Amino acid sequence: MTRALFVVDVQNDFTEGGALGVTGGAHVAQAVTAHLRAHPDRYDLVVASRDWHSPDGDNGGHFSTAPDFVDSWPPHCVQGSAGADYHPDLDTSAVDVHVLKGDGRPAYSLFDGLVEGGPSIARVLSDRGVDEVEVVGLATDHCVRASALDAVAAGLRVSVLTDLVAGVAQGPSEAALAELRAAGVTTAPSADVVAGSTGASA
Ligand code: VGL
Ligand code: ZN
Repeated sequence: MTRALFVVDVQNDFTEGGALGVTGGAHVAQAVTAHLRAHPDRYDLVVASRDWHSPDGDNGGHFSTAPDFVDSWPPHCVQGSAGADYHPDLDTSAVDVHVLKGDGRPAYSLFDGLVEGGPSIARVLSDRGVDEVEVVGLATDHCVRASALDAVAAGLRVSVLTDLVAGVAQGPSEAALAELRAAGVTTAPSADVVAGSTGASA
């Protein structure tokens, strides 16, 4: 197996105190760093995405002054702003590929992003022979969900590491994990997945 890790949107605006702060977001930043340090040889490729919205306009209805927190949101992750930076507790030194998404439009999936100066993420994965991906980051009910579903659609074997994600809302996050399981995704704590006790990865 050739295994990738997707680190989805671990950015200041999605962590406590940010424009769209998710409870547990800062913990995810620390815990993903600890996971990468504990398993330095586990991943053949580490891909990290950032939501990266235009400062101009409403990014295709994604920004709103009266957000519904489902399809529209307060302004967040504006290109070049501190909110769009990776959370400082995420150690990005192990990241091989940086993906930017959402320039002028909503883009929940990492696959909708652009690799800086490179081809599509699908192309990067196939060129590297990636056939298995583990997904961590923010937010469970939005960008983690969409990225994991697209990974299944791309033919990859997919696990979501449930101790390394956090969601906007609890009910929708649980529903998202159930939807992912129905789509064939393994959802389990990182320790179980690493130990191979889920049947997902050895
Ligand atoms: C996200 C809401 C709006 C996410 C991005 O990263 O999950 N959520 N934009
Ligand atoms: Zn966004």
